[in-house]
This record gives sequence, structure tokens and C-alpha cells, in this order.
Amino acid sequence: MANLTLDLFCKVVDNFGDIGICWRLARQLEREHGIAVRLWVDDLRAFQRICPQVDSGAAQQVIEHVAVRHWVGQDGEYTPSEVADIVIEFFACDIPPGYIAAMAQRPVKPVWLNLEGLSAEEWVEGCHSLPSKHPRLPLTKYFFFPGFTNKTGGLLCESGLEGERAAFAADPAAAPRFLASLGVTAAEAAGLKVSLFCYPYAPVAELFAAWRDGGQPVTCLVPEGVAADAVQAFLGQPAVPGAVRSEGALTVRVLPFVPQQDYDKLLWSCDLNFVRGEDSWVRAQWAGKSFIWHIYAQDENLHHKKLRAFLQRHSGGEALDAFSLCWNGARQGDWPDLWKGLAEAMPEISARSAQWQQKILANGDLASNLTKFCASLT
Ligand code: TRH
Repeated sequence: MANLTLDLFCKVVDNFGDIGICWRLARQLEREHGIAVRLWVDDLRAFQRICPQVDSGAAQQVIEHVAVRHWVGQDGEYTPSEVADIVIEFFACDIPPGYIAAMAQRPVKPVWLNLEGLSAEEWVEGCHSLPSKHPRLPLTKYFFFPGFTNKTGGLLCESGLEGERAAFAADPAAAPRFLASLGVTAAEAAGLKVSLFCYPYAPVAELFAAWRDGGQPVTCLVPEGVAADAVQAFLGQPAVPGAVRSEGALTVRVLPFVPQQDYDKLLWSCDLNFVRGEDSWVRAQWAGKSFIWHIYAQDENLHHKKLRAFLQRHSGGEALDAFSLCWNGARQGDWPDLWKGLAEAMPEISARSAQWQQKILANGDLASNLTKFCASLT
């Protein structure tokens, strides 16, 4: 795919997942597929949280060989020569009408994709790669769905990721060194290490109480800004990086919000990872440790259906399913019991993770599938 150009449009709807996914995809397309990528993003501050090199005041900048444009609005005229060979809109964000008009004027029309959100539900297979003709212009847009089966676009996974993870795991000093760089003490690192990334409405206080009163020492590492009310209530002080408190068997420590590449290392360093949304959820699956997913809430509890679809596909076992359903408010349960069940099941869950990874990667990774799909259309 060398010499191709690609424009990826990202509207930050909420939090960090939109830009997290687009940034990951942009880098991989450039690095592994030799495509000249331009990433258009409307919220540079959100981008800066996961990628500190970002200058939030710059209209244009280049980061890791990816051209980044601040997408400031829908106005503006574009010439056909400004349009890329491949145009991707993330999550049905409306790209500027002037840009679409220029796409239609291009002698060779660009490949136009709408990259959708990840779901384990079966209907995704029927919608993946479907075309949608523009009502007026000679353009066709294709739906590209990430997913868990060979009838979907697969999942984002860099080619070197497993090698990096394995090298990190093989070096006994790597995790302690990484955690120490975030302020975690040796005593804290000796307990069961849990990273916590969830939405504010997760039952964090209930889980903290179960850990505090349980027999096993637990160190819970929480990036700044996550579950801030519950964390602050436990700490009895503002939840700023470095804040720490132990009570009973539980220690809670607030970490700085780490750059995206370091977030993988945090997942690799912990025994159990609480993740959320889409991108951290996928990374937890590559990390090969037990994980609990907090799904992004939708109206009419639609997300509970999505959660169940994933749990069924993943088959992590009864304890994991029960804990996950209660964590997401799809069921009520007793937290000390739920935790006891999960803690006992964790070695088996982690042991099965390699099998799960093989299954979901059998179909190839999303960036490779996407480039193949684009090639098939030209
Ligand atoms: O932040 P999220 O909740 O993002 C999204 C958005 O809300 C989006 O609108 C919605 O569509 C989607 O969820 C389902 O969760 P997610 O997807 O896990 O993205 C978080 C990103 O932040 C991910 O790329 C990892 C990164 N991250 C860091 O870089 N450093 C950190 O310290 C942490 C905790 C996360």
C-alpha cells in the first residue's frame, strides 16, 4: 500500500476512546503499511492526554510520522488534489461537505469507509463491508466493523505487540521498574496488583469494601480522574497522582494518567485489569491477564445486551460472568462473594487467555484487514 494517502477523521464524542482508537490506527497504517496518514481531530486536548507530544494549539503538526490536523469545523473549500486515496470517518462523524464535494470531483474516486464501534453481537457480521451509495454524488461509502470473527474487520493489534509483551513478561525487573516509575512502592507491588479504569457509576465503593475486608492484600492502581468520587472517598483526600491510603487489606494509589503506549505496560504489570469503553478493553485482551470490562452505557440498557454477547463469546466462566454482570449493573450480587469467586477463577482465566487471543487474531488484525479491503475495491 506504499505511496497511498489516507485521511482519517476523528470526532471526539466523549473521553479518550475515539482519539485513542484513531491514533492507534493512524500510527499502525503509517508504520506497518507505508501509508501517508493525515489524522483530522477536533479535540487536541483529549489527544494530548493520551499523547503528550501533541501541541494543543497547533493547526498542523507531525507526530510519529503522522500528519495531524486540527479539525475546526465543517466549513471550507477543498480541491480534488487535497483529497486522499482512502478516506475514513470514525464512528459516522460527518466529514466536511466541501471535502465530500471534492471527493466526487476526483478523477479516481477515493475509497470511503465508515469505521464503526466494536461489538460482539452477531448482527455485526451482516453489516460489515456493506456499501451505501451517496444520494446525489457518484460516491459509495462502505461500513467497516471491527469484531471478533472472520466475518468482521477484526481488532486493532500492532504486529510487534505480542513480542513486546513477551519481552516485558520475561524480564523480572521490567514490571517492578515500570511501577516504581509511577511511584508504586515495593511493598505495594508485592500484593495482588489491580489497575482500575471504569466509568464514574461503577460500584467502586462496594468493591473497595470487599477488598478492604478480604484476606488477600490488594493494591489498586487508579489513573488520575478515574472514579474520582469513590477514590477520593476512600483516600479521604483529593485523588491526585501520588495520593495513597491503606485500610485493611486494601491499598489504593492514584497514578498519573499515562501516555497511551505506557498504558499497555500498566496492563502487563498488573494481575487483574479493569478496563472500559473500547480501546482499553481490546488492550486488556492482548495483555493476557484477567480483566473486567465496564461497558459504555447506552439508552434502554442496550449495553447490557452487548455485554452479554461478549461474555458469551469470550466464555470466561461463571465467576467472571457474574462479576462482570454485577459490575455493569445488569445483575445484583454480594461483592465479597463475587470477589471470592473471581479471585479463585483468575489463574484459569489468565491461562486460557492465549487461546482466546489466537481465536480473535485468526482473522488477522484490523489495520491489515482494512488495507486489504481497500485494495479489493480499487
Ligand atoms: O475513554 P473511553 O471511555 O472512551 C470511549 C469514548 O467514551 C467513546 O466515545 C466511546 O465510543 C467508547 O469509549 C466506547 O475508553 P477507551 O475506549 O478504553 O479509551 C481510553 C483510551 O485512553 C485508550 O486508548 C487507553 C488510553 N489511556 C491512556 O492513554 N492512559 C491512561 O492512563 C488510561 C487509563 C487510558
